[in-house]
Amino acid sequence: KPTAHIALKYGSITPKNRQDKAMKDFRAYGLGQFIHWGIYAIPGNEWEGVSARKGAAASEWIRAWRGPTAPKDWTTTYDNLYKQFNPVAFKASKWASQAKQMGAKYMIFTTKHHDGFALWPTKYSSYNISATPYKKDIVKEVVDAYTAEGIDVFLYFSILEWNNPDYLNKAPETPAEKEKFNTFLTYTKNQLLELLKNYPQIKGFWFDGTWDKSWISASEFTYNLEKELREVHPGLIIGSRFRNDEFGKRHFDSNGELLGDYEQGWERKLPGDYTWLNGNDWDAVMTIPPNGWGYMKDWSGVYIKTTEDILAMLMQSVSMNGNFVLNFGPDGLGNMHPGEDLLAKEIGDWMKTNSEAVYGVRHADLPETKLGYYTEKEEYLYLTVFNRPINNIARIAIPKKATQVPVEAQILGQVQSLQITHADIGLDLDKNTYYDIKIPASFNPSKPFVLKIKREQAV
Ligand code: JFZ
Repeated sequence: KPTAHIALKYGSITPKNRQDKAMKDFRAYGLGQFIHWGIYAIPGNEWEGVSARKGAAASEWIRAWRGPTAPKDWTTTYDNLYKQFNPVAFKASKWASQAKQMGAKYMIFTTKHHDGFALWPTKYSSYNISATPYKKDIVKEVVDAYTAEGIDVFLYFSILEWNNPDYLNKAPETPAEKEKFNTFLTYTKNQLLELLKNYPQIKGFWFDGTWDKSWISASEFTYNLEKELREVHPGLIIGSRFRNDEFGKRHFDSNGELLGDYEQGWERKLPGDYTWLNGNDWDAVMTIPPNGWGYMKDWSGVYIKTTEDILAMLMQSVSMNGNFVLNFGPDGLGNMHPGEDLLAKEIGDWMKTNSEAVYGVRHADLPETKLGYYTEKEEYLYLTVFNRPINNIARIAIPKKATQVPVEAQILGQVQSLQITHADIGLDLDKNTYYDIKIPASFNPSKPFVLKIKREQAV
């Protein structure tokens, strides 16, 4: 942590915890959906039926990772996959209604990944959807369909492009390099302004591919670009992965202030402790396989997260004031993977009963419990129970100095009210006192359940 405040030219622009409607909505989302879709969906992590990488495979990286059975000229083969891109089964409304039933309140869609292929008919590159047999504007279809379902849309955008001759992965030095990279910067700016113009309903950008020295060296340009995007689109939400300050500091500037509106570093990982977050807004994005964002044909031989795994990550995230975003990678025809369909269905079934503990909730300032995760909303405390006690008594620790105490409890989806006993076990030096909630022995759900606990002023 820096001690003295540095005068930064290209530091953080927006205040911590923006209080406008867009950011208030963001804070209340709870659950989101990510979709990685592009021409990498065609190979689906395989050349000739053999995985390019097992285990930590990320199929959208197949062009870079090559693999044992890749064709000799694999980059050319890959770059030409667009000529086969014809997702006849794609129906944006079908994806959107699935996301809706799953309980997603926002979604993030890949407009352009590291391969540089644009899923919208951009004027600034011919390497885009209009050159495929499919032809139609996929970004528009997705934005319209999700917006119609009441799901807010964010656009994923990779700055880095593997096959763009103007792109550079090191800081430009020679005049020729500088000129080329400036062309690239202008192109990037044009595409972003184009996306805002074409899809004015979007709520924000989810940036990626911003780690190369070239982009890092362009702090003046990226600072001005962030300003311009915000001017053109008031309320726009940008994460901390967009740009860095003039000292190359990413995510947080040299004064420790978040760059952008929410912390975007939680990718396939979750904060272990609430204090790490320092009160910043954040979201976590998560794959279902270990590390596959794009379509992966073969899910065998790797651990596939279960519905319970996902629900635990969701509740861990929202209990720490973050959103949890689950990634889907549709195949080259536009179908979700069957494993994704199953998870979406099971999460949605769970959310139908329990979403009250997910949407619009905040971190509850209570001692952590091994039973599960707390969230809170108004006078209610929610405890999502993942570990049911053997004696069916959920014991809740409440600080002795707390002004609010539990008075009523019920299980979400159940009508009966549960008995609460004050168990003042009377240990000296213990800062807490305890409340015991009796879980009916006859209640045996197959999934985690939520205790909804009403609190009142302590007397
Ligand atoms: C990036 C991409 O490379 C990947 O294909 C996928 O789109 C994912 C959502 O984002 O991967 C990253 C980016 C940043 C980190 C890790 C993986 N990071 O900051 O730890």
